[in-house]
Amino acid sequence: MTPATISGSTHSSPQPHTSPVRWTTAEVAALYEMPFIDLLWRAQAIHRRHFDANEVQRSTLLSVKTGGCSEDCGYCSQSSRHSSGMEREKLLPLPEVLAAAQAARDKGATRFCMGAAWRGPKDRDMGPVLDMIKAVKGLGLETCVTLGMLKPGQAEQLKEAGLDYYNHNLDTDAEFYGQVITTHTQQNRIDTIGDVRAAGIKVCSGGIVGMGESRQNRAALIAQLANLDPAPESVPINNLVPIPGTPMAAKERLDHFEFVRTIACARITMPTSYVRLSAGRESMSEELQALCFIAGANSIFYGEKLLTSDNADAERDDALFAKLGLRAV
Ligand code: SAM
Ligand code: DTB
Ligand code: SF4
Repeated sequence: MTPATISGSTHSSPQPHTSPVRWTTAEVAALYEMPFIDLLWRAQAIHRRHFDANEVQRSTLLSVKTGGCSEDCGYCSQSSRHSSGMEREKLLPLPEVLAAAQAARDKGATRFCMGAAWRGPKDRDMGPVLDMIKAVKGLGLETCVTLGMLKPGQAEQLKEAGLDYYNHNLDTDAEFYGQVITTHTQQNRIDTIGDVRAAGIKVCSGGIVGMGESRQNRAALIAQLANLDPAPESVPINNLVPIPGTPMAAKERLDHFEFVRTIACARITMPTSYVRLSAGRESMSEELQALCFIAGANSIFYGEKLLTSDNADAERDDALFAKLGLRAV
């Protein structure tokens, strides 16, 4: 197993198996401290060097195995340890998955992301998941799965089936992690990201903000992501969707400008990655979303649902893209 490179602390700390730290937490914290307009200007200038600033990639999500998860992630509706009322369901049959992927493609999504509420896939789960990947790939869509932590050999099986991206978020920085999740460690997730990389699959990894973490924690998360070697190709930034019955349900909502700053910091530190304006968009105004695009977000989840919660309406997204002159790619 090749451990992924990770760091978020200082230039001088020893980094076994790593290349030099590209971003320290202090440097990212200094970005957060910039005047808002200067920060957005810098992020937008960097964005334009690497991307067409009017293009946004669209992925559609489907929960292929919902609820009953053994893990205790404090934000998640699907943990069996919280009382969100979510029922444990079986793995969806292939025809149902294929129909959803076809509908997503017809609506204009270019990537189809299948999520499972597992700590990680069991050996017996792999066959049906591999069939899903092959079938979705056969429709001409890019494929992404998010299945939890992988055991040795599983990433290679996914690669062989034609998987393009594996989503596995760091979620929050190393320091705050234990206040959100106790059933696994952030290092476990870093190890899976390393396995995914070693198998030649592209990495989708980001985090959640709005869980009561400090700005320092947010800066450390961004530094950790940016210091992965290489940085993830896709970086979802989720704003907490408060789910009744979870420990995070009553957290104070994150200030909107702080959310935009987080997008800008991701863009500046990971200039060639797609930064996805992910969960939480349903409750965002058009103006706030536009600020996120100016800050360098260039990917969204498209379609009425995320995994278990509502997403922004596709029709509303189409109207917003038309108003802003954004092109879906
Ligand atoms: N079980 C797998 C895992 O943990 O990687 C895959 C599914 S999990 C639901 C995927 C990601 O969704 C989490 O890592 C988290 O970042 C995000 N997520 C889950 N619940 C959320 C919520 N209520 N608000 C915002 N993001 C959420
Ligand atoms: C990611 O970073 N966000 C998506 C996707 N990757 C799998 C999931 C968001 C889930 C939001 C809460 C829900 O729908 O349950
Ligand atoms: Fe399970 Fe993933 Fe939810 Fe954590 S985030 S409880 S691992 S489904």
